[in-house]
Amino acid sequence: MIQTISSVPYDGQKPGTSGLRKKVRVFQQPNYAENFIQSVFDVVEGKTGTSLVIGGDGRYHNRTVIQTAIRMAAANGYGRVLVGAGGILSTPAASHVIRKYGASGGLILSASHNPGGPDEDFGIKYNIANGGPAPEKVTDAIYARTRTINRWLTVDAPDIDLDTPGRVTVGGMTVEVIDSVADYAALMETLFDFDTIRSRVADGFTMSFDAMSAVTGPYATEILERRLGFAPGTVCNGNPLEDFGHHHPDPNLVHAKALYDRMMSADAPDFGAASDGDGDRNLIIGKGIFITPSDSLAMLAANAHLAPGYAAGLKGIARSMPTSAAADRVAEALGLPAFETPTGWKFFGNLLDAGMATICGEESAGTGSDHVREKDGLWAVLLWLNILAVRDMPAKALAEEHWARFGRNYYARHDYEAIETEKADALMAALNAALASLPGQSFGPLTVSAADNFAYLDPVDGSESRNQGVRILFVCGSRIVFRLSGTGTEGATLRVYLERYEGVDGTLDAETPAMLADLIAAAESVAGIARFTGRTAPDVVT
Ligand code: VG1
Ligand code: CO
Repeated sequence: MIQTISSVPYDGQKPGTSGLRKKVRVFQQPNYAENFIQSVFDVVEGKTGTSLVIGGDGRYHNRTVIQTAIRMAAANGYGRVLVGAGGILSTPAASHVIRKYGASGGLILSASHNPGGPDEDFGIKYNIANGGPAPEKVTDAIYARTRTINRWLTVDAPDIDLDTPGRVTVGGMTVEVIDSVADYAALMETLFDFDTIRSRVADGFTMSFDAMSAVTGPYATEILERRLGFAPGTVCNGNPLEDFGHHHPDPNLVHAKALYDRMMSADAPDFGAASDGDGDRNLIIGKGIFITPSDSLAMLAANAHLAPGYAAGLKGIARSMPTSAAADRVAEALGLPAFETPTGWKFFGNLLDAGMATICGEESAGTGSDHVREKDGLWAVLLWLNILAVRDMPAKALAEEHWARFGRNYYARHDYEAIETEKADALMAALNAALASLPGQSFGPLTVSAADNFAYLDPVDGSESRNQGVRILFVCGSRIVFRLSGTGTEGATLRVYLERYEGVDGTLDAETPAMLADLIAAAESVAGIARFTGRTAPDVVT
């Protein structure tokens, strides 16, 4: 029996870079999550009788929304829901499950790297049938629907047992509780040379993986410890916790500092890695060397053919605009097309579907390939392990070899968090107003060659996305990018991306802060960060 619950719209349900993210307390308001989910269902065409995948990163409020979403899916005519046991599905695993079982889409309940708990963040993202994040035309339609929604549909049915794999019926619809890890682990075995990695592990190769008390714990334990033979304890913080142990599940040098310190110590394991709240990001730290995500993308692309899944070579390499150009140099050397997209994985989907790109990446520690339609943290770790196992060399040596061949893109991102929105908007408005007058101006030793606000024309469907970040290019090839985050839940976060290229004859072994000092000063002069925001230093440097 379908029940129609009347409701009124909430303001502000516009999906950001990666779905709708708000404080848990906001999501707990009556009808809040229901309005958004119903708006998704109202917008999705042809869903009747199809399968819907539901899973999340295990954060606080995950189970509540999953039970609600299952009843709503039944009332909205879906034929089947596939849900990860315990409500757990990493974002890349959900993408794979959507593709493998031919679902029409999926709801991923996550706020990714944002903290979790009753006073922290929650999020809902809709993925389409290709397994990838809904493109802007779909998220725009969902948002438009949230502005007029006046009812949501449900059935009168009790909560299901989420923890026992098996099949139950809810309001006439089948619900399958599936093993969260099995399908994903099987996919990884088809892509990578597990035998060679296993033999290096047997020879004494060691690693440390920090799952940050988030969703990747069960995946990493199964794959790294059980299937590849790494010692028990290789996976740290491997149990998903609703509040991530009070940490930010953000794998960067600030929030994964313990791993970083360990990898820089004398008794470091050979390789270190971490993943984020929903398992789509990766942090790569070799013994004695942090690999920037931009460099990681380039190094993986240059060596991917060593893994069985990529032995035939790549079709193209895509990176988000703020990501360094290191990957472009690899594409050029390999004779491959290179693509530059706006921030957010949804912009890679068309390129992957069209077979124009095989590997994609973002400076924010997201890397992935055409095996799913999301960035994939463990995938990146396994590709690194595969490459290091075949090359039989440490990550540090591989990085040095890469820079000697391609040159080095020194890179950092400075984040200024929880700025008052008006101040951040004023800073960006002033920057945009100054764009035309910037070329020719000098800031210390740096002279601006070009300045613009990045717009992207999708080469597959011709859609255009404007206002994707301010780019300031300097004559020497260095670059500063300014943009506001689309994933925060408090005020605004200003991201300043700094990049300097040194060719193969340049300085390849310097410390990044020293190499970027002139650019950091120029960023302040160009944008007036202190003047607009009152901040004199970033909150996070990655
Ligand atoms: C951030 C990152 C972006 C990433 C997005 C979602 O977005 O910069 O590269 O795709 O998070 O990642 P923003 O708008 O805050 O800069 V995740 O791991 O939250 O799904
Ligand atoms: Co994430």
